[in-house]
Amino acid sequence: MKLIQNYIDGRFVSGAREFADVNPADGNIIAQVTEADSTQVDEAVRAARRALSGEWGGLPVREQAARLHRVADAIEKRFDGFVQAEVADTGKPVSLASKLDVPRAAANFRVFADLVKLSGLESFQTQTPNGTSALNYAIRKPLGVVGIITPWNLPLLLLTWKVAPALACGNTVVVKPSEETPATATLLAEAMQDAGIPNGAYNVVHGFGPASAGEFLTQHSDVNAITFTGESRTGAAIMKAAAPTVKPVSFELGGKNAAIVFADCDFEETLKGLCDAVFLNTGQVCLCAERVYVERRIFPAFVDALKRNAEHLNAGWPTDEKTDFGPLISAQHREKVLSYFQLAKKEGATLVTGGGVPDFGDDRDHGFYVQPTIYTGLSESARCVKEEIFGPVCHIAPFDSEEEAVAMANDTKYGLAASIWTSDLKRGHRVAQQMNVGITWVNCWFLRDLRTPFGGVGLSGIGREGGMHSLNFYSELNNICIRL
Ligand code: NAD
Ligand code: 6OH
Repeated sequence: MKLIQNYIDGRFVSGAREFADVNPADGNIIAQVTEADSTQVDEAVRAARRALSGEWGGLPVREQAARLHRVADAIEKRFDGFVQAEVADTGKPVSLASKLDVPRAAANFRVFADLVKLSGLESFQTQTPNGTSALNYAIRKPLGVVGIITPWNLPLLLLTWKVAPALACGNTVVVKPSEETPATATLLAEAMQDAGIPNGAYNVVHGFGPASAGEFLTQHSDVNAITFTGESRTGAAIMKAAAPTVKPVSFELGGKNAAIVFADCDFEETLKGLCDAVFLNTGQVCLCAERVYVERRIFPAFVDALKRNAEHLNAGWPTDEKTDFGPLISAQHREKVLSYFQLAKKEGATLVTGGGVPDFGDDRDHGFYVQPTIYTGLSESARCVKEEIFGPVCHIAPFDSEEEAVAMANDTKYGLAASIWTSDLKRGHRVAQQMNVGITWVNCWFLRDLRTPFGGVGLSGIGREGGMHSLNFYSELNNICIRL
């Protein structure tokens, strides 16, 4: 059986305890994973600290950037290996991992390597009222050792989204990937070695959250900052753990995202866009739309069309190129999603399609599939309309006026993303500007430019990453004032 190890100070290391890595498509164990104990987390943090004042910290920015480009090269060289590992761990379709996850991992390194080389900093000529002159300029310094904790839905994409800017700013990192999807973080260590990233700059500790590697990292007194993507509840626990040592935190958390579909939209394009927004990655993308509001005039036609599209999704084996719909990540997560299907019934929903578990008659029946599911008819206060389900499911409600749609979309404690679908561009701008979220798409969804601010409001997070926002989080500014 394959063993996925921790990576500490440039070495792959095992430990006293192991846990199983399960393929969500058929429930088979595909590897054993070393769980890092507190001593190993401590070793990883110490190695990161040494590299900070050692080989990595000593490299000029242009050389650090060159090596990060080499990490991207190494990912591309091992493209198939990364795709296979991601598909086996997550159950996502191979077409999705090859189009989205692995290319984005390489792009994350390239973008931040370039950005850090090209970005400057502000300076001010100062004149005080009594005639004294001074020059103020700021310099960037690394935060230090950055703890990175990531979820299972886009494991490599979300890990590299944080590792790349952290290293680009001269930090060293200790990453704790999700226990559900450990493989690509360890594979990335091989790419780091290929690229000449010095020992200790990138460390991986595997394990769980509470009383395991996650908590050991967030509580560690020598970790200088925590960046986390995952559930809002976990964010709250991490904030508490990080509080005694006053660590800066950056949080990308959950969502209960709305899509607003106006009757003047391009029907076919909207349908295609919404089918992705609801069902991509089996609905396990923080940006997915679980609340769809459709102008009443086209409501019946739209519900029918989305139902047809949902029923055409091909829930095949993830390794099959024709598959476009995989399983959920785990038995436990499927229990959660199915419990919301039960709750929807209790809350009086009308089931449009799905609502259960498919029957394949082969080994996929031991996997964690559910059907693409659509509901209508719930009240806006129903728990299924308020709580993040994180599965291939949406509730569609009709609206009569723009004001009503905006009010319903904004009636949530979350605030990650929204999408607006209309051919009236003025309306697109107007509605987009009223969304209480961090990211609004008009006539598209999950269309990314890595220079733009990314993050959420309310329960959806703290801070923004992306472009200069990432550089600002992953560095400390020292303003220097010189009297002239
Ligand atoms: P999760 O919060 O359960 O786990 C995320 C990570 O945190 C895992 O590595 C886990 O081991 C670790 N963890 C759990 N408890 C911890 C603790 N007490 N201390 C330290 N670490 C701990 O999230 P998940 O189930 O893996 O991912 C799904 C969630 O992530 C959804 O809510 C989704 O919306 C959110 N998400 C948000 C974004 C975003 O950009 N806003 C992106 C992807 C996923
Ligand atoms: C959440 O599941 C998706 C997050 C996406 C990003 O962080 C990104 O940079 O595209």
